[in-house]
Amino acid sequence: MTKTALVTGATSGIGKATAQILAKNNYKIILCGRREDRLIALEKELSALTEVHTLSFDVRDKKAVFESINSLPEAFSKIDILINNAGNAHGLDPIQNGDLDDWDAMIDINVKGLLYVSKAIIPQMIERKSGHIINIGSIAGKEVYPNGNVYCASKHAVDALNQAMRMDLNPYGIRVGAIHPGAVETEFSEVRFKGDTDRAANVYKGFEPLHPEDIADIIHFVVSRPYHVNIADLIVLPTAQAAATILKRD
Ligand code: NDP
Ligand code: 8X3
Repeated sequence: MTKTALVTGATSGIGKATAQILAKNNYKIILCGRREDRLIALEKELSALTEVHTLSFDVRDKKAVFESINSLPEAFSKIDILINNAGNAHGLDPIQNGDLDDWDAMIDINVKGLLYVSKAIIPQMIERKSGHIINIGSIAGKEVYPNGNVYCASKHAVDALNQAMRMDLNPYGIRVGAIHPGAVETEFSEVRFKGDTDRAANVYKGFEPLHPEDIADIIHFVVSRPYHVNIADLIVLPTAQAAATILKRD
């Protein structure tokens, strides 16, 4: 039977590539993000392949999260797969220079936003005793690096929540797993450096980073395993990257 996947952060990068690969493989898709123009363009592209619905909301706004998910039409209301991908880094400063708004953004989006979306969807999975949740963590959730402070903390929280969800949802047959990428070339660094495209491009200079499609491909692999297989925790790095800050550049 056709499965329905809800992808947060589907307007760009890993989320967009994931929606594309799942659509090609006949999953019904719910695209989420704030930028409506991008949601509409992607809906148009993917509608040639599968059934698509869009939800525009900010994951920080808990009322909007619940209203949006509760507003899903019947054909999309049963969510089999939740991909908690929306997130970003804001700034890269030593803790003593950290910007409070950046800290709020990272904790509110990467941690609280992930929790709100999960809370809105988990009850129906519990009721059906089935479902699959994939949390996008980061190498920053497995290691800490200089100036990464609050972003690393937010992704360590995702790692903890991934483990906790797997335990709490185990009685209900719900699969929970995380994928922790290293450097993936997306809009991530442009957001982190607040639109400084030169600084963002430098992050990926001198080595081949992961492409969003690499992670999307793995997400497709994870969700297409037989029911008795749960890929619980996966670190994926570019070959040139040995650890968060160890990169072999040309
Ligand atoms: P992008 O910046 O390309 O994409 C981020 C996505 O998150 C966008 O679709 C954006 O949509 C969405 N998003 C951001 N803030 C909000 C919000 N407040 N409400 C709703 N949606 C939001 O980055 P990536 O694709 O790289 O990032 C995806 C995930 O992967 C993140 O969780 C990131 O931390 C993680 N990651 C990225 C790595 C990398 O090197 N790129 C490595 C490891 C992990 P919109 O702006 O339209 O709302
Ligand atoms: C994104 C990768 O190394 O910039 O999560 O934290 S890193």
